[in-house]
Amino acid sequence: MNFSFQVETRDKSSKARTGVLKTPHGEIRTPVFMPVGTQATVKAMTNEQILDAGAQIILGNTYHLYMRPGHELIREAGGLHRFMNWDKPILTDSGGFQVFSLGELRKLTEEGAAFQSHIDGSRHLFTPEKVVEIEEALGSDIMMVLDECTPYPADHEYTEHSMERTHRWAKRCKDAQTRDDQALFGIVQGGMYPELRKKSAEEIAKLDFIGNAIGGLSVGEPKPMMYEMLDVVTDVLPEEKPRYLMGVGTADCLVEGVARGVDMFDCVLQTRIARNGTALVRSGKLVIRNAEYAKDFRPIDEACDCYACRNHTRAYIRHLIKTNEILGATLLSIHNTRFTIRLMEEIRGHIEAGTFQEFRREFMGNFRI
Ligand code: PRF
Ligand code: ZN
Repeated sequence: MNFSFQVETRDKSSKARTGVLKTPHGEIRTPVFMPVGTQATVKAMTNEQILDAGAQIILGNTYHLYMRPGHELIREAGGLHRFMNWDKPILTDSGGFQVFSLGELRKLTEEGAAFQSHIDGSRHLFTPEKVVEIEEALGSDIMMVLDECTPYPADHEYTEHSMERTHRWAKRCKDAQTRDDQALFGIVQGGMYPELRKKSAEEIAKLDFIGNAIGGLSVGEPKPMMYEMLDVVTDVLPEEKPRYLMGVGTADCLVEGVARGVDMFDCVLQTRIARNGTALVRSGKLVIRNAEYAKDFRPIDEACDCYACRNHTRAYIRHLIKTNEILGATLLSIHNTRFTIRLMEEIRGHIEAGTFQEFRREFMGNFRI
């Protein structure tokens, strides 16, 4: 096995901890934010820019890469790392979430998820075995099991059945794995029912994956509800294994997630809102596209060390966004990614220094959506 996870520091007054996750493509210091590279690219950024932002690991998506260019083509290229020339760790999501987002275009059975392509309408079936085969072809360092992300709201009966099937699929994924140079992570579901969440965390923990993810959160529920579910789950999941909260990445949720014992996060928000002209800052967001920044010749954030803040003004970036120049998307993606990774660096520093609770209090006090 080429993987290990070592917890290094534990915060005394919360569940926060720092750790090191070792993978075949290098070490990851946790808590970590993972930029999303759905289609083998973090949108609008070069690998060099992603590295400069301090990224330690990026995400790819099984569903998208299976559709285009196809996992066999990526296998032929020597795997996803070679195909996109990214030497650091890669995590691939199973496609569970993406397929379920197709709505009318998909049908779930015990066998798997049948769906029609969002591109050409062609028919496909994702079984747990098929998903592992695709993820092995991609050669990611961390593979996710096939799950169903239970929608919100969902009644107790539906949620329980969906969760139980997710557990059976998790076991099938585990049995289908043939390589030991890739880590497979399980995914906890259970909707917004504390006792189902607890049950799911117990069942997934029993399957003894290298790491455990928490899915089905940040799907439209109020934040206090998400925090409650998170608390239930992290009380059950083993302490000595990494915990990954899927698809969560607003700054407040990162801080509160870490406080509840989460080690890994990913989110499309950073690069998505960048493309529509919004910058992340300590107090929340700056809508750089707005007229109030037309003659603002300051950087996005005086304290930011990113390329965009070191070289350009709000007025210039606003101009690029208003005129649909692609450099605008690149500069804001660089800033938003660096902003989030710097927040994680700061969080790690505070956990190590024993000042995480003070930091959390101050941060949450200054944060406005
Ligand atoms: N399952 C998978 N990927 C995901 C989610 C999930 O529940 C979520 C939910 N926030 C984001 N990405 N496989
Ligand atoms: Zn910046």
